Parts: sequence; C-alpha cells; structure tokens
Amino acid sequence: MSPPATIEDDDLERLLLIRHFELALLRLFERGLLHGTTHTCLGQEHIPVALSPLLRPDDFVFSNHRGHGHFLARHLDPHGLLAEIMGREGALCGGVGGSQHIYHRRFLSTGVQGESLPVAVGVALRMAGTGTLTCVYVGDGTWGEGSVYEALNLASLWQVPLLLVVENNGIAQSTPTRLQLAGSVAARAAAFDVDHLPIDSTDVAAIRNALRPAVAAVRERGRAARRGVRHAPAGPPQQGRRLPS
Ligand SMILES: Cc1ncc(C[n+]2csc(CCOP(=O)(O)OP(=O)(O)O)c2C)c(N)n1
Repeated sequence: MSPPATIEDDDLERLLLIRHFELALLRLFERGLLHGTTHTCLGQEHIPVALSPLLRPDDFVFSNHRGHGHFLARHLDPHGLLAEIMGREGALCGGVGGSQHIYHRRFLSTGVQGESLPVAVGVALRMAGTGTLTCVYVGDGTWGEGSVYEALNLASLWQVPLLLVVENNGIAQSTPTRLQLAGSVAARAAAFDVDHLPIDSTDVAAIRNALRPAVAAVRERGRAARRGVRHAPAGPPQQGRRLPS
C-alpha cells in the first residue's frame, strides 16, 4: 500500500476554494441565476493547484471552457470571477467574458476549442529569450481540432517556451475518449518531436515533483532561444523524447 499523501495548507486551501466555488455555481445554476452554460472542473482541481507554484507571475496562462480552477489556482480572486460569471459589479473584465472568456493580467481563456494554442505559440515566440513561459491547458477532446497540430508543429520547429497541459479526463464533455480519439496523445506528441510527460495521479505533491523538472526544462529552453523564427538544423528526423518522470 502506498503511504498516505500529505498536503500543504496552501494547496488544501486552493483545492477547497475551487471545489466550493464550483459547487456554489451549480447551486446558482439550478436556481436559474446563471446565464448560458456552466462547465465546472470538479475532480480536476489538483492539476492547476499542483502546477501553479511552479509558474512565475510573468508567465502566461491560456485556459479553456473549463477554466475556473485554472484561474483560481493562479489568482485568488473568487469574488472577481463570480462577478464576471454573473455580470455584476467587480467583474474581472466588465462582465463581457463570462465563465469562458477571461482576460486578466496574463491569464486568458476561451470557450472555442483549439483557439488558444496557436495564440499561445505566438506569445511564447514573442517571449523566447526572456525566461517567461506560456502554459496552455487543453482537454483530450480538443485533439480533434486541426489548429492544435498547426500550433504543435510550429512550437516544436521553433522550440518556443510552451508548456501544454493536457487534462486527459477520459471524456470530451459527454463523449468517451475511446469514441473520439484514435491513437494516443503521447504518439501525437512524438510525431511532432514534442517532449511528453504522462502523469497519472491526484496527489498534488507527487504531480508537482514530476512537473518541476519539465517546467524548468521548458523555461531553460525558452531562455536559451532567441526571439523570432529559427530554422531547424539539417539532420535526420529525431524520435520523440520522454522527459524523466
Ligand atoms: C470549436 C468548438 N467546437 C465545439 C465546441 C463544443 N464543446 C465544448 S466542450 C467540448 C468537448 C471538450 O472536450 P475536452 O477538450 O476533452 O474537455 P472536457 O470538457 O472533457 O474537459 C465541445 C465539443 C467548442 N467549444 N468549440
């Protein structure tokens, strides 16, 4: 039997904040007090909570349609987010973005699947050489979008400081992954010569420890890269590399 996971107070506070924020939204939704649809991240709180302390304030975070946890792990502002979702005073971006389209400092989200990745690659290209990285969250169900592959191609070719977090929850909102994804995310990453680190855990400390070297590697690569487009050196095609876990 594995030893019981220990958890830091800060992490527990964020996990509970996200969990209770989402549960409160569901209650508001049931009462007809929220407009449009509501995507909660219940059960996925541990992912942004594990990652967040590894990110710096100057890093960019691109989120998706299920982004409340991504936001709250990054910015402890549940009041601003709730006001944004409800279109009330104090809203993060004037109430025009709602649940899925947040623009706050260096945090951006979009409800359009596959939209964020090309934009994030552009931002990462701009930040190359500075040590700032760009993190993008996507779900496994978003790997049906062609823009994901155009972005991956350029991210790899230009070696931009991009961290792509795939929240592979086994379902694309309502469609099981096995019914919509041929092959695997790992094989697709390898096809673009993109480093891939599979993590299967809900233990915040374990996830963070596994992510730490990967985040450092992305940041280091980005620091070494110079801004603008570089041409890959001529040579034989390389195999996909796996980061040490
Ligand atoms: C371009 C586009 N097509 C369709 C949708 C409708 N849609 C919203 S969420 C979703 C599935 C998302 O699956 P996944 O990326 O795995 O995230 P999950 O909801 O499972 O967290 C779809 C098809 C959309 N938002 N954008």
